[in-house]
Amino acid sequence: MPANLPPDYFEAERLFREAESTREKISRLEDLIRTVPKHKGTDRLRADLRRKLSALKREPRSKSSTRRVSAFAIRREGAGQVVLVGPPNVGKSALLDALTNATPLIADSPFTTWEPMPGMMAYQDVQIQLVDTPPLNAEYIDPGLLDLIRRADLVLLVVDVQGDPIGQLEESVALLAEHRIHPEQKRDELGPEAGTYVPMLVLANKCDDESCEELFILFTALLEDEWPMLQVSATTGRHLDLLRERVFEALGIMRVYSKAPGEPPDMVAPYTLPQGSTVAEMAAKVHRDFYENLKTARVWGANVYDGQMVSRDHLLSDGDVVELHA
Ligand SMILES: Nc1nc2c(ncn2[C@@H]2O[C@H](COP(=O)(O)OP(=O)(O)OP(=O)(O)O)[C@@H](O)[C@H]2O)c(=O)[nH]1
Ligand SMILES: [Mg+2]
Repeated sequence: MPANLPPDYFEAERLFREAESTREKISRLEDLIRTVPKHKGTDRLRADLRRKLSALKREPRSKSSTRRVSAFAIRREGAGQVVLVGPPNVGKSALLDALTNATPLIADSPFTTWEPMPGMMAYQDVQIQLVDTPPLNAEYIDPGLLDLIRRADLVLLVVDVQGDPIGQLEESVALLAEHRIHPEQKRDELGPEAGTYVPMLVLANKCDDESCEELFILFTALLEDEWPMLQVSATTGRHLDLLRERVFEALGIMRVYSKAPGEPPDMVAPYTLPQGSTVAEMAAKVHRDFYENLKTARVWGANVYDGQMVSRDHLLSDGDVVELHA
């Protein structure tokens, strides 16, 4: 086992070991592989995991496993998967509708949404996947929904500030905790054995205009725990731009633009990488061969001279332009 594997690796490995169906195993193994940092020390581990993955993919699917394909196994797209979670009628679907190209059903009556629905949300030149989900319900929560939440890069816990936001938030948090899912900020308090930790941002929805300010302040003042929080309105669009920005920040990613020698950079479709990634990690995203054969790179950006020559281990910054030399 190589040293210096990130905590995410061990969490993803546990989820992989707990997977039951082949389909679940495949998707969790793909998640696991994503957590392994790419460098010489992890070459063997990554090769082993990839072998295991192709063996799983060759396994014949039994009839029962195809029947059990869950609507909740949403293919990841874009720079991150962000899941809208909360009680009935708080406006989860209305938020998906306001922020993405998706067209979910929105209605006054509770329990409108039955199946998850993804959509793509743009923040500047980055596309982020948002997923609307059925309401949390004390009677029954689909295991697929719990799995989607465990694997999310960020959960948006939605409450209705015009209703009972404190009760709603407490109930959502308690229901998730029953299934061993906790907000990231509780990690130190509850310890590694308590389950899965997911970054969460509370959205106080239905804050349609300035007159909601008092309600929002009251809500935050009466909460026991400290939460990352934002007041928004799906209906009037209030603070939705701020929401896009907060989501991007919470994902902890940066954008890097690629440039071929002698050509202008491609400023339209950036690569997205975890903050603190190296030139070699960027190269791996472009092409496997590039990762293996990369010698040097030239970088333009905030923390370098224009066109500075750097080595594979050079740390990149958000907005850098990179020219890879094999
Ligand atoms: N005033 C106001 N009403 C909103 C807002 N967002 C949603 N609503 C209304 O709240 C009701 C419920 O909205 P939905 O988006 O269907 O709520 P949901 O959370 O998806 O509900 P379920 O699918 O049942 O879980 C609808 O009547 C919406 O028009 C908002 O920002 N302000
Ligand atoms: Mg809905």
